[in-house]
Amino acid sequence: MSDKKRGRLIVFEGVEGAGKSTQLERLGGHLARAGVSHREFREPGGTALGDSIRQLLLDPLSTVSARAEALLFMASRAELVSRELRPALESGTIVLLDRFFLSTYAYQIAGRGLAESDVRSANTMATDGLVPDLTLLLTLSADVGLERAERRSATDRIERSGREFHVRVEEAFAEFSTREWQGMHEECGPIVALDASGAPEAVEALVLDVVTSRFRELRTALGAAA
Ligand code: Z5A
Repeated sequence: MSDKKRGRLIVFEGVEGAGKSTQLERLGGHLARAGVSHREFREPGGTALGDSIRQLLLDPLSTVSARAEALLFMASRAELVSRELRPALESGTIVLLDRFFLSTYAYQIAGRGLAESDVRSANTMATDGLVPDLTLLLTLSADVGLERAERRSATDRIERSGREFHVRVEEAFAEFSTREWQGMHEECGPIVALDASGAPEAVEALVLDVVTSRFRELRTALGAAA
């Protein structure tokens, strides 16, 4: 895949309410104003199958075992990668993605306690080796993030998993930002942690700074349009 990939895959990750959707939308706005071709997706979802899986996974009334949950996320991902992400990237499009497999590592391995080797193997099948060009990891405490998410709307099945679960997820994301962890997980690509506790405008400035310093081709376009 990597030899054919001409676009860039930029992933937003972090705990609930970290501001991923907000920041993805803002970066998308900058790209659109600069006339840069881009697509926006979120996980789970982004395809007909993925959207149906999303409903099953988030419905507060559904009961899903940990292994089934992990495999449903993988099925949604496999569909999104092959039907949408790869074709977009191969045509030179910038792809902004709200969550990818770092979320599975945080929620299903650290949160649910599934074996890392099993989840990584299944994920290799789902992504077929697609590595993000950049992951922006928005860091925030689980408590603040949950408060933000609860203020916004009714909680979904995964949000209702309890505080200890969400603290394990927060701790896992903190570990992912270390060089040591990234050295042992090359499938994740470069991960840059950003403090997401400030106002949306402050986080937006951090996002723009990282994106324009990482991707030379976006520096001029975004610098001019920002
Ligand atoms: N999940 C998983 O377990 N395994 C996986 O492999 C994958 C996902 C891919 C998807 O739910 C759930 O699936 C998610 C992880 C799990 N579950 N949980 N729990 P989702 O897509 O519905 O939800 P989400 O990804 O967690 O998104 P979110 O809750 O909407 O969070 P967000 O996108 O990071 O935040 P936001 O929507 O931009 O902002 C949330 C609120 O905070 C909103 O009212 C904003 O106006 C406000 N906000 C945003 N930024 C700020 C700042 N800077 N200050 C103050 N307030 C802010």
